Amino acid sequence: MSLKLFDLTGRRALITGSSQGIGLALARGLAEAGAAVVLNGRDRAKLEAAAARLKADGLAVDIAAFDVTDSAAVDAGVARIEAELGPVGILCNNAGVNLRGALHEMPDETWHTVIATNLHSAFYCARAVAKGMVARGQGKIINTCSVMSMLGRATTGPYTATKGAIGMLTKAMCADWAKHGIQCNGIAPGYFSTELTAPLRANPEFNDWLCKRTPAGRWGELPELVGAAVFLASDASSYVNGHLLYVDGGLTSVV
Ligand code: GCO
Ligand code: CA
Repeated sequence: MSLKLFDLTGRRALITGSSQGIGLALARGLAEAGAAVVLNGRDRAKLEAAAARLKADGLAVDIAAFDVTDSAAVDAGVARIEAELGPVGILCNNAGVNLRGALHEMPDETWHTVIATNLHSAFYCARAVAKGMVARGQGKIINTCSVMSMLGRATTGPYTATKGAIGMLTKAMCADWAKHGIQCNGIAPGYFSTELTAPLRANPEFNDWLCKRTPAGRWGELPELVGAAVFLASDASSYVNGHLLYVDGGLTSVV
């Protein structure tokens, strides 16, 4: 077995929601494994700043600013990438937001924003890249799931619903596309130190609970997600399909 199995040289990865947090960590990891990465988000300035950091480390990176909740913008954005840069062989559906609150007090707007950002986006982006992947008979789709794909936590209703849904959408993608040489899998992070979880880490009570609840006894650090992403983006996982790979310090394995 050679490490060549994990080599992404010559492949292009589009990572949605990658101007910060998990998305930027995934982009960096795939780029360090040889991929040419395309960062995506709505805020061009944030994307350019993130891209500059990767470029400073000699990594191959481009940006594509479009709103993943807008179906037409996604089709146009992916078409532009494939016309100007080349085929997207790896898609990371990572765009996500967590707007917390008690369900009985939650406005429609909050619910719809989370569902659109976390779930509609994954369908729109996968549909846009799958056309080329089916034609080429190969492709990799990696959906950012979560321990909330399996567990609920108070005040995270819409986020949890979308993470459960994207876990099953991963299996539905496998059902439609495995025969076309496309592997669709999920990475399900536990609690990682990111901008999205900063409010939780700042809460001593939550922090203590999380460290006790997680067998590893600590928050995950973003570089610890990269190995799973490189594995699922590479030939090393050519017979892995519809699988959710939990990277959670053991959280979903014990009570
Ligand atoms: C929360 C957290 C979680 C994490 C992550 C865990 O409020 O419980 O935000 O949802 O973001 O999804 O994997
Ligand atoms: Ca964004």
